Amino acid sequence: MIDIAAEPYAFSFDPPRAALLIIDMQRDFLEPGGFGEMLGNDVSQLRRTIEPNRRLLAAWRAAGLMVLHTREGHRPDLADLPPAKKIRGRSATCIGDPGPMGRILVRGEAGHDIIPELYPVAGEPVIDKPGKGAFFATDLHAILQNRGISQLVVTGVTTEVCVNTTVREANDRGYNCLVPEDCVGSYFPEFQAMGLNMIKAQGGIFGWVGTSKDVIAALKQ
Ligand code: TIU
Repeated sequence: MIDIAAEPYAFSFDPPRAALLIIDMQRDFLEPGGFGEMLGNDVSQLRRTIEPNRRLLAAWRAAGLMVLHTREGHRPDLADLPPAKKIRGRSATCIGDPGPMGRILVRGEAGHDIIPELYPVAGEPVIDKPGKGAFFATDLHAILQNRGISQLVVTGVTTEVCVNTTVREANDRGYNCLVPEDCVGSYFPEFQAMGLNMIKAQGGIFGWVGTSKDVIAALKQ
């Protein structure tokens, strides 16, 4: 076990039982013209997470530990898209409609895919999820159990939506989650702060919050 500085207290890192779970670093959320911008958001708020994620991913791969990626999106026939999700926001353009990077949040379209800076390599499972949480309607839990994983370092976007939902789902399934704050991003600065506070408050009610620098230092030990 290696102690990683974190809040509310040090995280006992157990590398063989730990996986890096990168949430939804997709072009639809991070690049102009995608779902995020369609919802009225400033995508530049998320782009500061790319470089810290790139460094953490490189160190994690160099240590030979498990990496998983998720993508939020739907079948091309939209059969798995709840009508409530499709019409939410009353936008003129919605999920499944054509956008600048293909159909919005549809599997197989350019905008749905992971940004080139963090693109998965062979052997890294990619979890396609229809919801905000990565455990809902996916095989993530089975894949982690089969590999003996009990700890997750969770990064990606957005802090208060898919990252928080996934950390909460993971917590209820018995995983210890560490969130490096520089590797998660929100379109809203106040939600970034509160999204992290909600994880680490009450003695770490959902998990721990740390930094990528301290995780990378532990990986090098
Ligand atoms: N809108 C928003 O903040 N997030 C999402 O819709 N999905 C994810 O967080 N991935």
